[in-house]
Amino acid sequence: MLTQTSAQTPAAGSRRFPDGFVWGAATAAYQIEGAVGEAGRGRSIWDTFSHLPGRVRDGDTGDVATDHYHRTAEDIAIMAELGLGAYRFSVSWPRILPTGSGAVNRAGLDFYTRLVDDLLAASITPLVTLYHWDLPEALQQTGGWANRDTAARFAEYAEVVGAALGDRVATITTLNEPWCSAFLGHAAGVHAPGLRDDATALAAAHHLNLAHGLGVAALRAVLPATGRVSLTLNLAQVRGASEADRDAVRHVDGIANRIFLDPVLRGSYPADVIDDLRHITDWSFIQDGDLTAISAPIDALGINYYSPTLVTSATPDIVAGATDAWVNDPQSAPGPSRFPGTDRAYAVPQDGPYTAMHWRIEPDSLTDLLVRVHRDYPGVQLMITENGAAFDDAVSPDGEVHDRDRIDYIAAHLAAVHGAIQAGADVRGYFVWTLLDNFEWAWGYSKRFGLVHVDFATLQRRLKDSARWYRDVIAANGLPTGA
Ligand code: IFM
Repeated sequence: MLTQTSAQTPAAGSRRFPDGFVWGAATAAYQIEGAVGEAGRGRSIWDTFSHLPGRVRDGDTGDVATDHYHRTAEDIAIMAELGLGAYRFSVSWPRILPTGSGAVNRAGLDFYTRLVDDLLAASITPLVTLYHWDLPEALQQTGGWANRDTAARFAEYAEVVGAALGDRVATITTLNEPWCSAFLGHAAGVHAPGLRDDATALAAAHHLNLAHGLGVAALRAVLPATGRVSLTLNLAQVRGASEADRDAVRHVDGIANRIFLDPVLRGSYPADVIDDLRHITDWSFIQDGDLTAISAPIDALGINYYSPTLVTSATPDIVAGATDAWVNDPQSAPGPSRFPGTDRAYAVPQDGPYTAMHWRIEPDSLTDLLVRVHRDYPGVQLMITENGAAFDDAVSPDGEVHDRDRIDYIAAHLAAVHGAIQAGADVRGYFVWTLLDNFEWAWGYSKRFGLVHVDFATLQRRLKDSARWYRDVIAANGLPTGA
C-alpha cells in the first residue's frame, strides 16, 4: 500500500478548537421531512425512484421519514439541548417550485421561513443547502441534469430562496455532493434518477458545476453583502494498493475530486481528466463562458468525509475480491457502482475496522485530505459539513442507546480535524452527519447515522450516548482529555 505522511495529531487534552469554531449537525430534506404530499409540494426524483420496485432496501421511501416537517419544534428543542451552534439543513426544491420553475409555492417557503426564525430564536445559526438530490420530477422529464437548462432553473430557484432567507441565514450552499448526483445517479444508477450511461453522467457533472456557478451569481444578486455562499463536495482520499498504482490514483483523484475542485477553484477542468475520458465524451457540453461562471468566488468549501478509497490499476479478475469499481466508495449504495472511465482503476476491498456501511474507519485520511486541499487550493475557508458513522444501534433494556463506537468514531475524526488545523488547514467548523436516524437513500431505514435514535414505528426521538457526549464537546470547544 502506498503510504502517505499523516500530520501529527496532538496529545489528548490539548485538543481545544479555535475560538469561533462552528459546531453543528447536518440533515437533508428528503431524508427527514416526510410530508411529501403536503402544502403544495411537487414530486421529486427521489419520490419516483424510491417507489420503484427493488431500488431501495425493503421498499422504504421518504414518504414519512422522521416526520420532521411536523416535528420541527421538537427537533429544534433537541438541537438546543445539545447546544448546537449551527444546523445545516437542505431546502426541498419541489416544496418551493413544485414543477421546478415558475410559480413559487408560498406554503413551502413559509415552512423554511419558520424553521429559520425558530432556529434563530433558539440561538442556532442556520446554514441552508439548496440541492441535496431532490430534483423536481418535472425537470427530470425534460432531461434533468443531462439538460443544460436545468442549471438555469437552479439559478432561478437559488434566487427565490436567497431572497426569502438570505438576510437571516449564515451561509447558503449551492449543491451537496454533486459527485453523487452525477455518478451514482447517472452512471452507477443506484441513486435517482437511476440511469447507467457514462456520457450522460459526465454531462450531468458539468451541468451541476454550471448550476453551482449560476447559483452563486443569482445568490450574490439578492444576498446582503455579508451573505456567504459555499459548495459542499464529498472528496475522496485516494491511495494505491501498491507503488504500481500511481496512475490509478491520479485517475480516480481526477474523477472523484478534481473534476469538481478545479473548475470551481481554478477555473478549468484538469487536462488529464479531459484526456482520460475522451473515449466516453467529446466534452462539447462545455460552452464558452461556462468556466468563468463556475469559478465565481465562494466564501467556503464544505467537505464531507467518511472513509478512504483504495484503488488499483490491475484488472478485477486478478484482484481477489475487487469488483466493478467503487463498490467500496463511501457514498456508494448497495449493488454495483462505478465511475465513468473506471476501466483504468478498480476499488480494492479494505481491511477494517468498519462502520455498519462496511466503510473502513481511517481518521488520519481526513487530516491528509484537509491538508492536501488547503495546499492545492489555498485561500478558501474549509468546513467539515458532514462526518459521522452508521452503526447497528439498539435501545438497551435501560432505555438508552449506548453507541460507544460512534463516540469513538467522531472523537477520532475530530482529533484528525484538529491535527489538520495544527498543520495549517483553515477549517472553520464541523457538522456531524447526522442529527436524527433517517432515510439513508438506497439503504432505506436500515442504516442509523443519527446522534438521536428514531423509532420508525412511533417516530419517538431518544438521545443516544453520542448526543450527550457531543453536547459536552461543544460546551468545551474541544475533545475531553483522553478522548
Ligand atoms: O446520508 C448521506 C448524505 O445524504 C450525504 N452524504 C453521505 C451521507 C451518508 O451516506
